Amino acid sequence: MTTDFSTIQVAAAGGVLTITLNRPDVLNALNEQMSAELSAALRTAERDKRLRCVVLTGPGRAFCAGQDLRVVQERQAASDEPQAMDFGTLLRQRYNPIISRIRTLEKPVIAAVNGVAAGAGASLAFACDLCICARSAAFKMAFVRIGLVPDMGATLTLLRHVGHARAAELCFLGEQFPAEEALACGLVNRVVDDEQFEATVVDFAARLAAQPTRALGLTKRALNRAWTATLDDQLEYEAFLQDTAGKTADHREGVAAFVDKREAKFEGK
Ligand code: LHQ
Repeated sequence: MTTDFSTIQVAAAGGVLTITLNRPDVLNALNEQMSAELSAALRTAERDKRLRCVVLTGPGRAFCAGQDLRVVQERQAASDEPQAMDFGTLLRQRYNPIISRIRTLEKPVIAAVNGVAAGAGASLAFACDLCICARSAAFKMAFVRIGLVPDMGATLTLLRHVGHARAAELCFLGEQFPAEEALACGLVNRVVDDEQFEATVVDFAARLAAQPTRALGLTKRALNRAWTATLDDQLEYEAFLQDTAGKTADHREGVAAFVDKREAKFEGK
C-alpha cells in the first residue's frame, strides 16, 4: 500500500484501513492534494481483499472543515473573474468521485467524527455507512455562510437521514449543531465520551471487519439501490443479490456454525 501521502495518513491493521485526514493547521480542510490522496486510499481499500472495513477520521479537534477557503481566497485575490476557481470542475473531477467511491466500496465505511465537521467535511461524514461521534464533535452546514450550496451529496444524504424540514433548516441557517443533536435526529449512530471515542471506534471497526464482507458489500448495494427503487424492483434485486450471497464460503460457514452451536468464523469470502 502507498503510504507516501502528505495530507492524509493511512494505517492497516486487523483488516481495518484507517484513513486520517491530516492538515490540522486548517482543521483538515480539503484541497486538491487531499482529494487525490483520499481517492487513492479508497482505491486501495477497494482492491485489497485483506481490508474489510474502512475508518475515516481526523486528528485533534476537527474532523474536516470542508473546502480550504484560503485556497479559494488566494485564487480570488489573483483574478478579476466573477468565479476565480472552477468549482463545477473541481467537484466533478476531484471531490464527487470520493463520494461515489465511498458509496460503491463494497465494505463498510465508518466516519469517526472526532471533532467539528463543516461544509464538505459534513458531506463526507454523511456519505459514510455509519457515523460514530465524540461527544465534543459538531456539524455545520457552513456552505450558506459563504453563499454556496451544500455539495458532495449532502442535499441527498442529509435529506434522507433527517427529512426535509430539518435538512432545510440546517442548510438555510448553517448553524453549528452538536453531535447529540445529530444523534437525536438519526443522522449518526453513536455519540461516545471523548475518552472512550478511540476505543469505541476500534472495537466497532473490528466487529465490522469480522463480518461476512461479501454479504455486507451486497447489502450496501441493496441499500444504495433502495434510495430510488420501487418495491417490485427491490424485491427482484434482493433475489439477485441473495443468489450471489448464497454461493459464498461465509454463508456456508454461517449455516455450519449455527448448526454446530458455535461462533462463525467469517473470512470475507
Ligand atoms: C480553515 C477552514 C477552512 C481554511 C477553519 N479553510 N482554513 C466549496 C467550494 C468548492 C468546491 C468544493 O466544495 C465546497 C464546499 C465547502 O466545503 S464550502 C464550506 C467551507 N467550509 C467552511 O465554510 C467552514 C469554515 N470554518 C468554520 O466555520 C470554522 O472554522 C469551524 C466551525 C470549522 C471551526 O470553528 P472554530 O473551532 O472556531 O475554529 P477557527 O474558526 O478558529 O479555525 C481554526 C483555524 O482553522 C483558523 O486558522 P488560524 O490560522 O486563524 O488558526 C481557521 O482559519 C482555519 N480554518 N476552517 N475551511
